[in-house]
Amino acid sequence: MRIFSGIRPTGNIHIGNYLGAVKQWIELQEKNECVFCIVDMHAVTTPYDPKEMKKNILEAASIYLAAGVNPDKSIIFVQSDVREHVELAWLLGAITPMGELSRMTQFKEKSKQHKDYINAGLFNYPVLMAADIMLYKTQAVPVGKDQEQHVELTRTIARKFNQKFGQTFPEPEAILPKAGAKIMSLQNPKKKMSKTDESKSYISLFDTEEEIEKKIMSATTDSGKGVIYNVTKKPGISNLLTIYSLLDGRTIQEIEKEFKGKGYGDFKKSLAKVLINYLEPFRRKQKELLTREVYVQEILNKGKSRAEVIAKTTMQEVKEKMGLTS
Ligand code: ATP
Ligand code: LTN
Repeated sequence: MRIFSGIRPTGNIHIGNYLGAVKQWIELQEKNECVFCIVDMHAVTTPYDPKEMKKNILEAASIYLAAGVNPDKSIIFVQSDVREHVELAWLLGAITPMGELSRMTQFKEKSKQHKDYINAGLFNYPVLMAADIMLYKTQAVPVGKDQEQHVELTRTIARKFNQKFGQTFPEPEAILPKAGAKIMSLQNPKKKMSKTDESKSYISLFDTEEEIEKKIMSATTDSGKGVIYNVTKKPGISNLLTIYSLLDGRTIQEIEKEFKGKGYGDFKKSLAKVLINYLEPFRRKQKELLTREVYVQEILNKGKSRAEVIAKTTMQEVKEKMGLTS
């Protein structure tokens, strides 16, 4: 199967990104042909500092590597290095209904979050995402829950293209993890954990031990007592239990049992320890990779060449089918 996924280089990658997306990538790359992209063209649709972009891209690449993406197996590259993404996005824009785009939840949320930055790029974002996916004739897209709607729209666009211009693209499916597809913010467990939110609302893969401890101890919990999973009545504790179980490998019921009769404080202390241990290898590898910028850049250059071969072939076919070749 051909797999494609990407993350915006908009800041610190957190355990939500890892549990929702990257962890699946590592498993999928064993048996599939995987393409993992740093989607910088998507990052310009929300406020950002141009001076920080290069650093964020290299950081994202080293995060992919530190988390276990194997550059000999999978293609790792930067979106803006392969021009065909934008070219295909324009063409797909011509068959994407405005009505569908205006229904997209992420557009609505990001426009609320950045009221003075509502641009056409943000509105068209899902078309570029569809182009990313379709350019590689992708069959499956491992993402978190928030991106499911965009993959669904990609299916619609692929279907429309095939109907209009002849069978060209598979209709890609989103692959969501069974648990962890939507990790919630530590400060507001009704909102998803997001890297553009305040830093105490997420655990970055590279937080120090002290930061992890501080953030977990100050995470919002619920009224009442008892370490019990109940998303409606105890959204804070339920979110922490989900994280605990995914990192520790035990079921939520087993963890509830261990903390029966104990308070939130004991539970949080133990969770902080689990997180510190789990994330230690990431911190170590990331530290090492940050001193090897040339090596990371070489991987991105190689990824660009490998991605371009596929992208150019698809683009040629698309142009022929759409009557755009001379
Ligand atoms: P931003 O704050 O820039 O919007 P983000 O934290 O939402 O960023 P993205 O770059 O949009 O992260 O997402 C990268 C991948 O991580 C996507 O597959 C997305 O579905 C997944 N993801 C993001 N947040 C979560 C979360 N809280 N829980 C599970 N998966 C998530
Ligand atoms: N929109 C995604 C990032 C993204 C993506 C993609 C994910 C852009 N292009 C293609 C999977 C496949 C997000 O996480 N905000």
